[in-house]
Amino acid sequence: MPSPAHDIDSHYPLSADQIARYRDLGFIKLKNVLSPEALAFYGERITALTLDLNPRKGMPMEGRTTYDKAFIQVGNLWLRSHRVREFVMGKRLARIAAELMGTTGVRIWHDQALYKEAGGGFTPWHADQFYWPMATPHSCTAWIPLQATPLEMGPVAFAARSQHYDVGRDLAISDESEKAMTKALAAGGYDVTYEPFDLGEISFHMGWTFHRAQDNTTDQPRKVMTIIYMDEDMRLAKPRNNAQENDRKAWCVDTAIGEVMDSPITPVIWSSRTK
Ligand SMILES: O=C(O)CCC(=O)C(=O)O
Repeated sequence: MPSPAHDIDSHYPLSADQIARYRDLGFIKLKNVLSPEALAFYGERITALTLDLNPRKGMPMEGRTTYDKAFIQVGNLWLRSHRVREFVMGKRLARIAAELMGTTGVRIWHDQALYKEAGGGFTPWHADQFYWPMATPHSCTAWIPLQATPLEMGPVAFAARSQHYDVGRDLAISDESEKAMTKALAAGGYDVTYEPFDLGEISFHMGWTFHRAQDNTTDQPRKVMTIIYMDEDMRLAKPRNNAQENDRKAWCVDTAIGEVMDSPITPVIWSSRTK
């Protein structure tokens, strides 16, 4: 049955100032990007799948590692559900990512639900591109809360301009990255502002922008879907750590180092070349 019409494809116009801010700060928060109805419709399926596939099901919070307390993480939901696929293949967010990065178009790298459970812990400082075997910095994550997200729920927060900071880029998300980057970002004078998200507000951040989140002190889960985009011309870099090698095998096993990361599970979602 076709989904009821929710606008996830039309153009969301960005001002020159918004694009300049993203490129300067390494992230941007945009209001009213998706309607509450669209978030509810697609969010229902995303939540059902996330809870069903929850790798931490039945695991008490006490005794978990910092990482396991931070969120339930389930990836590539778009490959499991027609409805989620429709959402993740939406052109509105993809075009925003391309225009912010200044690329001709974007492919999906993957999606990921990040549900911070009621009482869930903080997300340690980290930069995503540590994990990805990409030849350039042109990746961009859309962080899509499925409810209004007050400070008490632990919305994502960014260290402004840290996309240029080459300290800590070899750190996986961990107690160590939290400790080292808290110190290093303070020493480097990077500003961090914790801000709530309205319903429909979505942030976009660069792959090398350092970010973290406070714990969720409410009795409700912080339900968030993320979509990770990359330049449609992104080339595969030689993996620099085990995580990158695992990602290469999972997503680009038939791609040679130096080739465009064009695989059946990294399709182009939006391109100005094919408009
Ligand atoms: O949702 C969080 O707590 C962290 C988000 C994050 O790490 C990401 O979207 O890359």
